[in-house]
Amino acid sequence: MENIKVKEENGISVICIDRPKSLNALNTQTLKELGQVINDISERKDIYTVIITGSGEKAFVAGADITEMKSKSAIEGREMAKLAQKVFSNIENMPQVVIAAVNGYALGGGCELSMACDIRLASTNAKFGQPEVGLGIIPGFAGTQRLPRLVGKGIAKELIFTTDMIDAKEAYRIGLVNKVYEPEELMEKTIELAQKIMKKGLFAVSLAKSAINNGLNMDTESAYAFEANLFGLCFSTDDQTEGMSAFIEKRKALFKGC
Ligand code: DAK
Repeated sequence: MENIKVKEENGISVICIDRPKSLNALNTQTLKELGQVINDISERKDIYTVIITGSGEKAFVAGADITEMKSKSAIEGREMAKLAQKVFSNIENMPQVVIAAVNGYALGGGCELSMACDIRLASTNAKFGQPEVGLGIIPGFAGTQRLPRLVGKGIAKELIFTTDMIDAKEAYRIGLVNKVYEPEELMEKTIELAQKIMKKGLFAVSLAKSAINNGLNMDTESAYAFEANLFGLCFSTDDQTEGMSAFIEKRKALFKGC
């Protein structure tokens, strides 16, 4: 891998986009490598949570690589869109929980990448924005879809139409990020969150993720039925027996993730 670094420890995989000279901008090579890493990790039974971050102190990801994108033909643009949409939706649908540790600029495709993750933690120096209409394009890695679902239609339209960059405090206020930390604390706090989730029944966490993600794309009645089916499925697991027994026996549950 040229532009992606992966570190694994105690069931957590940290994926780092590593092109600091271009503020970790996503070119085709990086997207392909990211796609490959995501597919590999999705198959792994020994990785329980995933963290995505950017290399260096300045950027998470400053968007798609404008230098590469500038001279693309319409057909090449479509190919890039298909690739990125697939990678981002594979991230969204990973069986593991995926946390974005946003350590600086998250612009355009970078903001969209963070939104494909389940949870966003940001450093105080993080900046979010969708600058696309200022470049004569629209957000094309599902930003027009994920941003309004996260922050509401009105605020999403304002951010996309004006291209205004917002700081971490404002991103927290509008619900785009879950928590904000000092830069030197960000990774430690992200790992703490990953570890906290890993103590729960991870099969149930994965089903809850699926219920939320899929349910939001269904009509309410179908979503309730989908949730009921997944709820039922929990009763086929050792984790459900252990979780409820532990409560009754007044002890800590020891989950196996199955
Ligand atoms: N692409 C390529 N290089 C980039 C880059 C980017 N997005 N962002 C920064 N860089 C490079 C700069 O060119 C510079 O390179 P050198 O000049 O040193 O060689 C280096 O990173 C450092 O950047 P600056 O010198 O500009 O640093 P500053 O601190 O002054 O400014 C900044 C930081 C983040 C405010 C600024 O770099 C900036 O505005 N960057 C561009 C942000 C942006 O507009 N991002 C792209 C958004 S558009 C698609 C779907 C979606 C998309 C594309 C295709 N399809 C459906 C096909 C997505 C599009 C986007 O993401």
